[in-house]
Amino acid sequence: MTTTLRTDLPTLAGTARQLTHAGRGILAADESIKTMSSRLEQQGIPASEAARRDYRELLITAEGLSDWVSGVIWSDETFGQDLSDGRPFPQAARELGVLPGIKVDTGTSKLPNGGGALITEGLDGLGDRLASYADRGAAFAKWRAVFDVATITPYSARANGHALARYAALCQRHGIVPIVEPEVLCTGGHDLGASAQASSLALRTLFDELAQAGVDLSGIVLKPNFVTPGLEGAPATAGTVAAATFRVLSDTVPASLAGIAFLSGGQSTADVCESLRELHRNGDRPWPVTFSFGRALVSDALAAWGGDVRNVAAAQEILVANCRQAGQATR
Ligand code: 5MM
Repeated sequence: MTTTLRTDLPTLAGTARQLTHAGRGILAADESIKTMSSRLEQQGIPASEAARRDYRELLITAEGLSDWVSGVIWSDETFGQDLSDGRPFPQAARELGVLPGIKVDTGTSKLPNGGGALITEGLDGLGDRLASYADRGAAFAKWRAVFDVATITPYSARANGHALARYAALCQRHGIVPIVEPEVLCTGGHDLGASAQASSLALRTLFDELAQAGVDLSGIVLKPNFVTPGLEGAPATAGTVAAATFRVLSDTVPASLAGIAFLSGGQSTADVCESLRELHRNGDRPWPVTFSFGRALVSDALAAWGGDVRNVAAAQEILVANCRQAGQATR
């Protein structure tokens, strides 16, 4: 494939601002085929390409979605599918007022000599894939590095930060805004301090790598975790989570970053929206802050749908209500 480099770099900052502008956020509907299939099966819905497509169509066509959602992330399968009216998903998203995004990492493997830590794969051939996604309307992309509090080391933070930086630099060369996601998982029984330490290491190393790769921070979106105790540990209040998160971000994230869009990490919709609201109350932040939630927005809607066409409207209402809750937390 011939790689055509796009030169419309000035639009990167505008797109990143649009994605993180207060009041709206990003819907992460980019589950891999394996994850999406297992989520469907958990609801008793037979997993198939058609079922995955119908579910993503339900999400993007929900009335009022664009009041609260600025962008949607899909995996490669959805990005290449058509709605039942024949429109390709990326075209339909733009016509519905939502920017289309594409997950371009290809998953994780064990980092060699990494003591159990993971490395995210997908750099091979990435330039050609980005050129194709850009031609098909992608406004932004996503790459997720995954860290566990128990196994993160300076080496695993460096290896994943380096991959994220190479991905981000390539995206910008193709006129696509990169979402960089260094997720410290909240599974486990660790305390808030352990999450803060792991998140600081991941973020400090990431921004060092982004600087070395010459990535323009005004044209990227950071997708971090909230700094929380592990889901199996003693819970902290939203105020405590917001204060700890703000401290870590203030210490590690340059003020020139375009914006931040948090992941939900398996927390409930109410809890994660409350943390977002508290963070907004914190006042002086140099960057816009919004959401890029997956499960916290869609889990209720998927359960309400259950694969039955008669439940589509009710499921869409539930989805938009969750998006409204998240959007209002940023206003
Ligand atoms: C929607 O899930 C995304 C892809 O997961 P897999 O590749 O493992 O199937 C995931 O990257 C997601 O975008 C982020 O983790 C944020 O989602 P949550 O549910 O944590 O808000």
